[in-house]
Amino acid sequence: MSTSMFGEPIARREDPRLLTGQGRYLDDLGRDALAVAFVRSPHAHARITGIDVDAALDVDGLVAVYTWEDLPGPVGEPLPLLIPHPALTHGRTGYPLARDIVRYAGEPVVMVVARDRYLAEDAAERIRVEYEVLPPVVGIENAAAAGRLVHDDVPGNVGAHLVQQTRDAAGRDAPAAVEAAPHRLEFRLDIERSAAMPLEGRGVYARWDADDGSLRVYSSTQTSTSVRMAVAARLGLPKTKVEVIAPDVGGGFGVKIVHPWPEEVLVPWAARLLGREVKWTEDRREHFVSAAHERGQVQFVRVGFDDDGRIRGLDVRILHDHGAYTPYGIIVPIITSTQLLGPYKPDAYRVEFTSLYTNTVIVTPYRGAGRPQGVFCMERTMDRIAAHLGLDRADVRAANFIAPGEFPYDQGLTFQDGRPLIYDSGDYPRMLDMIKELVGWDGFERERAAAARRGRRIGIGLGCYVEGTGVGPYEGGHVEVDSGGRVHVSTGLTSQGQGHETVFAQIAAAELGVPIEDVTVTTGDTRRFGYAVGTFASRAAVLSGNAIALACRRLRDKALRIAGEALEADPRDLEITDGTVHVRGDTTACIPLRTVAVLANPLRYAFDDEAQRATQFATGGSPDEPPVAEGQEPGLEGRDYYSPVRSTFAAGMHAAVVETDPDTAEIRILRYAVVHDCGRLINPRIVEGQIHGGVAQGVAGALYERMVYDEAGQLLNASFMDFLMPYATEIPHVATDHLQTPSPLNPLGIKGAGEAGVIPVSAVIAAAVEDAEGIRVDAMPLSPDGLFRLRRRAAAD
Ligand code: MCN
Repeated sequence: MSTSMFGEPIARREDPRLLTGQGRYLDDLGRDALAVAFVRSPHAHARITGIDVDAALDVDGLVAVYTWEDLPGPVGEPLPLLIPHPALTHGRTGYPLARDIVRYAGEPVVMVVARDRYLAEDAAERIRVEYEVLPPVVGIENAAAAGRLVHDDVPGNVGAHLVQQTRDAAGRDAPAAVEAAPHRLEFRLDIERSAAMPLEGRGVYARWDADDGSLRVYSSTQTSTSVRMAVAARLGLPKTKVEVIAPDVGGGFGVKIVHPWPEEVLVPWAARLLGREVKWTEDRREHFVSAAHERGQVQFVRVGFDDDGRIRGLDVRILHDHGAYTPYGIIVPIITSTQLLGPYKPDAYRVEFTSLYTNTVIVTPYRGAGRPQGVFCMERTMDRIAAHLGLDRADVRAANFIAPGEFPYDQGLTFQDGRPLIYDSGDYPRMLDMIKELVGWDGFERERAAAARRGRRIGIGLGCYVEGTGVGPYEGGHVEVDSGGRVHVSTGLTSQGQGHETVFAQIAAAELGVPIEDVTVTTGDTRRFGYAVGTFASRAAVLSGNAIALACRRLRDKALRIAGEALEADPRDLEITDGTVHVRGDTTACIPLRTVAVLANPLRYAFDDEAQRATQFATGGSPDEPPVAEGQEPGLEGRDYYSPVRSTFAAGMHAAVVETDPDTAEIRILRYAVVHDCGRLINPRIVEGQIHGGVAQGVAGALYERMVYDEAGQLLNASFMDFLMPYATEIPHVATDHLQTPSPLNPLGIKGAGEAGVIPVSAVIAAAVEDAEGIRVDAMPLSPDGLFRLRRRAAAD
């Protein structure tokens, strides 16, 4: 492969469009469409005893009102459980509109369609829903203890329970290994709920074409092909009559994976029923109370270790808050429990999680998907061990690393898809050296002393993680060269700001030897590419990137064969540079790729200089053979799929220096450093942007963002006035360095990068605050009042 484009830090091609307001987001479409508003439950747990819509019917401009009773057959059935698992013994999903019982404040109950959103909201306000309020279950430990049930048929509110464990060389399990170790520690960690909060909320707009009997659906989604399958199945339409297009999507961060959201079924259904264009755009309050949350866990840790900090046994018990339903199965706690170990290899590990229902918004993967909690646990453990033994925190980590010569390394655990957790490549000791250098670890004691002389309190923290990326089952790519020499690349997964228009063009330009200016990229449009899984789990670069590369290689082979015939040369002697096929070392014997595209189609309509002959049937060739030989296809295009045998493991280490104010307990990040390994870099600038964005979300989760529920299950901070999303002013400069250990698992040697930035931030900041204050931090997020409490606790101890 030519490396002219691959690996180059070129600017994102989509930015001029997006930054000058030329983007087309969901709400920019369907300006004349009918508008939808939902009546949502004000109660966390209640029985619906009556719905009176009469008063709404007077609203001028009202078009329709629907309750669950109005939804026919599959439209009204419970939403699918997307990722089942044997441990999920009591998986439950909700109905598109609540039927009889509501299980969180915000659950949709009535759908109103009107001429515009104002009228829809007015009508929705007039609808009276009678509720018999039931006792709510709020908070993880209450769920475990409650005696109250979220679902009558789910004893103890336990949706799932899973244990995984490995044994040491003596055959001991982790509890026994902990007991046998020279040192032991035991502690508890609390991680609060947060949420992705993309600036653009969810939204869906549908158009029914009565003549054709087809639906076109635009959705602000991360998974357009899955929305298509769901809408087709629920509405009883052939898949070929449903197209789903993700326009520009203003962030997803996981919350737009769920397919389908109730609204994604109901809006297309109403569009068909009414024969009109129908649109719903989520408002911010709706996003808070009816999209998805994540993170909430309580963890109980027991660890046994040697004098040098080597972990002999690690025993972790996790209570996971799943909210009211489990549409996404138990993927989050599985990721926490299997990727908690990071770059380390304890002799024995036991992890047990219990996934609990509560009367709160559902929990589905949010950027990092369970890993920030796991890394918080593991890195807190490392710091506790170092503090207990009086050792350098970096040295304790190094003592537990998997060595570079140990790859592929099998952690002895099983991932969600039943495949073993095997790390493919990495170099953790080298990475530790790099991060120490980048943050100034070794000179920090001098810095601390100098700060102390000026009355300032500073501390330093470190956090390491691995991340299984590029999960299957597959993604595809299609590439076509037209007779103007333009290269069209398409892949089915969608984009929410990751820069796919740029990186996929880089891959195609490098693989085909064409100028990147000639390449256009389409994502998330089922009209262009119908088979895809979606953008999540940092999988686009690995899955679609490799699929596009493979598709380009097919196209290239065909181009060289056709060019070889035209040039009377052996295809093996040909190469493509700058959009022209030529004999290697001889640029005079050449043929432009656009002419090869003309030659590839016996029905020619060419704008090409050499073939300016308008539409005509190709002549020539043997009269005994068909113009398109058997086994050949007209056109210069290639399609291929990439399906990985298992995930590839990216890794990273972050470090931060923080200052804490002795009086106000304000926490300020003075510097932040990241060393990251996502295999071969397609575009270092984009990867750095992804990491910076991730760190910003991580800082938010470490210091600011939490979902505050009261005992009745009301979300108290459901607005940007009350939910503390940091501004750019709170986000530090991020110094970044890359290590590239190529993945041996895929042709391009790449690993994912999209979630990396967020994963260890809470652990790193907790460690730095601990170091500054000389106290124990065992909860995230950590606010100034939280720090005050910790100081008081430390003073009392
Ligand atoms: N990349 C690269 N070289 C590599 C690996 C990745 O140049 N070796 C580039 C990719 O080509 C891509 C970007 O880095 O442009 C991220 O790649 P990848 O890790 O494959 O992640 P995805 O493209 O699959 O994006 C999903 C990931 C996830 S899971 C969340 S959540 C997330 C994220 O990306 N949500 C985002 N980043 C986001 N960024 C924005 N702006 N908005 C979101 O909603």
